[in-house]
Amino acid sequence: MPEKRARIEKLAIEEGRRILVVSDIHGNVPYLEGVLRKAGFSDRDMLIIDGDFLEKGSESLRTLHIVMELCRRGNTRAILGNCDEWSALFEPGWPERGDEQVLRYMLWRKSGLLWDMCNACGIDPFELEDFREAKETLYRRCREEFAFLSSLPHAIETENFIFAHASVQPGKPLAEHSADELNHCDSFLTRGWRFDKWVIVGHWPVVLYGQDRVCADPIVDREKKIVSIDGGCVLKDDGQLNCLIIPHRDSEDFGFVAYDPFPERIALDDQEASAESYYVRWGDSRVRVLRRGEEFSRCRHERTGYELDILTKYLFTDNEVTDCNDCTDYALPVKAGDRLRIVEETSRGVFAKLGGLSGWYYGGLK
Ligand SMILES: [Mn+2]
Repeated sequence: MPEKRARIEKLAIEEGRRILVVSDIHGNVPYLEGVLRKAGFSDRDMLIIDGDFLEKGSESLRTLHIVMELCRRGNTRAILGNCDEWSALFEPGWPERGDEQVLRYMLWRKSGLLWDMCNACGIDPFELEDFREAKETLYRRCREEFAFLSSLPHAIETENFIFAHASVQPGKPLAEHSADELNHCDSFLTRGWRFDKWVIVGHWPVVLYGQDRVCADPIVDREKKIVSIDGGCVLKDDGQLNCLIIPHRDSEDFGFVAYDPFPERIALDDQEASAESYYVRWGDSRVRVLRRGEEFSRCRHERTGYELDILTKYLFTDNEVTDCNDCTDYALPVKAGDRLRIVEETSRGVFAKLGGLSGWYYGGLK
């Protein structure tokens, strides 16, 4: 496809309004509702949905309808992320092979916007030989949804902030960016780029910036003027949906709330944080299984040689060398009375969250 010029929206935010920013909802309605409730979102706020509200989770179409309704009310703006670009299906220049790839993707994921739309239109994706059979029906029946998506900008610029899903190129005028440049960028924070105006992005789960620890809270880099907010909602088992809170349009006093559904328990004992730990993460998760156990397996991370116990159910295959779910052996720094949110209960202790930080706790719980 020819490189697509980005759509940029200039937005004047009224004085006194809070600016709330949520990204990477990925079709997870309970997390979206949960985080807006925790933020106390109301008509007096401006809500920015910073891309990737669709795909990967189980309710893309429902999420789209909620986002459309929020935008209709007037105090919400949504940005198109790389996972939301579905209106391109009907644009000139859509490649022949694109339809074939879409069908394959849909049958592999068994979720996502087109999957949900097919189901809503009474089309069984498994009966399709060719996605083009469904395309006309979807276009006709879901015209409003596609029109909404194709109206969304790839970035929003205000007096003090640029909201883009993944990235902004330093030194390049925003209006000259392609959609891809704003939508696709791995590890934006570690590129050494700095900006004059604050750039607020999602896309790259912030946990991936951690070395030994897993923390899903937003990262505010004051020197680079970047705020990265993707808490790994849907993508990580212990992920959360973050809502960045900017008190008003001229403030740099960033706060946030986060939502995840894990049950809360009170710690009864103090525990010191591990002196040494490692975080095995997506993209670098190849481990060698040294001893396979029923609940835990002793493993060695292939690239670094680091040894740790991993929940056996987190290993993707029965092979001696395998990829695994994100995991860590980090023990949380806990004080008696701390509120922990329990992700996994095991015979050894719990894998839990303390704020946005994930790790193990071996003490008593109430
Ligand atoms: Mn993304």
